Amino acid sequence: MRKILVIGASGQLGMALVPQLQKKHGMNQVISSDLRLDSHLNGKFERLDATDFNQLKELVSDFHVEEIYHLAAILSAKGEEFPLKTWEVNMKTLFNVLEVSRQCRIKKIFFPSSIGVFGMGAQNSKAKQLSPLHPSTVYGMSKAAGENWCYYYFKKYGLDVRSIRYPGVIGHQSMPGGGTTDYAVDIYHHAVREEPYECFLDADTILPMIHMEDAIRATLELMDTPSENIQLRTGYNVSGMSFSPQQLSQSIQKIYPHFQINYKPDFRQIIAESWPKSIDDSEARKDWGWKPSFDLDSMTASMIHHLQKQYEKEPIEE
Ligand code: NAD
Ligand code: AKB
Repeated sequence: MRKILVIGASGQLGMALVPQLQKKHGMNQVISSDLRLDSHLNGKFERLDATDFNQLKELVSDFHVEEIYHLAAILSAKGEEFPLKTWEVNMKTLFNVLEVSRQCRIKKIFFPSSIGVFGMGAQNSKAKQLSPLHPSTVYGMSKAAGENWCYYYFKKYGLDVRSIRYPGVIGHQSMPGGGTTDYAVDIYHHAVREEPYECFLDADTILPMIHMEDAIRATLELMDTPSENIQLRTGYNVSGMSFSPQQLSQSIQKIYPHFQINYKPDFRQIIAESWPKSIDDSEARKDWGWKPSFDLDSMTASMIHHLQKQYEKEPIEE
């Protein structure tokens, strides 16, 4: 029975990943940690600032941790408001995780990367696994550098680090924490509350996205893959779907015909324009059998079903 540590557990992904890990490995096997406790998080929780090496090492030793999911980071939009702090937090937490893992012989580590690693030159074609990485944000720079550090620790020390370049992740479990793709979660909350939505991206800005259920399944499938099948120790491209705010609002209007959206692009438009519109995930499909299961309309049905329950409304069929 392995002990699993989730760092950044109170965030958007953590709130969906922790229950799945608890279901899979047992409630007492999973230790959630974060700077702050989200009251909806169940099970063991330890307050942790992952920039503090000693605190992290003590936690890993005390709980005999064997596997780490390192989710803590500052995301793309918030990162542009605090560039130096973002570099410091994103890199220092990763260095601490890698170095503690090496010293404490952690068996497996998960590091989430992002489509934010792509930038200049990647906009007009499907971003391939080995497309050049010229990120335009500090967040993207930290993820691209982070991927290379993961590869370095694998090559030099044999550390079993695995990584996915997530597209924008869309889930009902919690609100997102400062990304450029956050509009695609917020819009569903407005639709279910029957309020109009003001979008911070232009109507036709297409971005790669993925339903939370697919993102969590991808993570667990990658972590279950035998080590010898994993040919890439940077970050695997993973694709779900691609759509623009206008296409998303049209999908919502199939359920809420009166839903209204208007567009008021802000600084996040420039970040979105630096990212690719779609992702080629053939390496993930080949190496560990990745296949998404949600398209735009099935994701809309699922999001609206769950949010209607949250807002205590009669839910539609999923
Ligand atoms: P989030 O912002 O919702 O959550 C991050 C969590 O990390 C927060 O709860 C925060 O309190 C915690 N944290 C920050 N600094 C910390 C520190 N020093 N020590 C401990 N905890 C700290 O982010 P998320 O959406 O859950 O993303 C999780 C990971 O997945 C991130 O690495 C992110 O870059 C990556 N990712 C997310 C998306 C997405 O669409 N959500 C897409 C691509 C990649
Ligand atoms: C963000 O918008 O910053 C994240 C991401 C795609 O990495 N959702």
